[in-house]
Amino acid sequence: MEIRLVQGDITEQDVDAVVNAANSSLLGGGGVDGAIHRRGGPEILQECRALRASHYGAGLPTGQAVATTAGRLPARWVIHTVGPVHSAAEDRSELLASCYRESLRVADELGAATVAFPAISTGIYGWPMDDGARIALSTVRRASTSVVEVRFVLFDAAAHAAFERSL
Ligand code: AR6
Repeated sequence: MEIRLVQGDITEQDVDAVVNAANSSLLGGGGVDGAIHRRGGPEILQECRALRASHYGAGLPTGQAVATTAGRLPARWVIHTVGPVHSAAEDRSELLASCYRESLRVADELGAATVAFPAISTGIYGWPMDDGARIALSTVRRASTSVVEVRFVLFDAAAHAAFERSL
C-alpha cells in the first residue's frame, strides 16, 4: 500500500472514497463533515437519514464506519466514521485506531482502491495532532486491506508537518 501525505481540502480529492470525520448523528456538523455535506450536496444527507432510520436508530457508535454516496464530490463514496472526543482522563486511542481500521474494512467491502482520510478527531474533537498522526499512520500501516493508496489530506502546514514527522 502506498501512503501519501498532501496538504489540502479533502472534498477536492479524486479518489474512490473519502472518509468523513462525522458525529454519531450522521446528520452533519462543522469541519470536514460540514465541508463534505456542503460540497457533496443533499444526496449524502438523504442516505445518512435512511441509515439512521434503518440500521443506526441510536446513531453510529464511535469507532465504527458506514458508507454513502459521495453526491457531487469527485469521489464515488463517503465513508462516515465517528472519532472519539479527546480526553485527558481516559485513553481513547483504541477507538481512534478503530476509525481507521473500520473505514478501510468498509473500503474493502466497496471495492475502493484509493481512500482519502482527514486527521480524524484532531479538530473539534480536540485530539493533539502529533498523537493523532502517530495513531493514524501506525494503524493504516498495520491494516490488512486491498486498498492500494491511502492519502492523508491535511488541512494546514502544521498538520502536514506532524504527519511527515510521524511517517
Ligand atoms: N479537508 C481536510 N481537512 C480538514 C477540512 C477539509 N475540508 N476541514 C477541516 N479539516 P474536524 P473532528 C481538518 O473538526 O475533530 C464535526 O462537527 C481539521 O483541521 O472536521 O473529528 C463533526 O460533525 C482537523 O485537523 O473533525 C463532529 O461533530 C481535522 O480535519 C466533529 O466535528 C478534523 O477536524 C468531529 O470532530
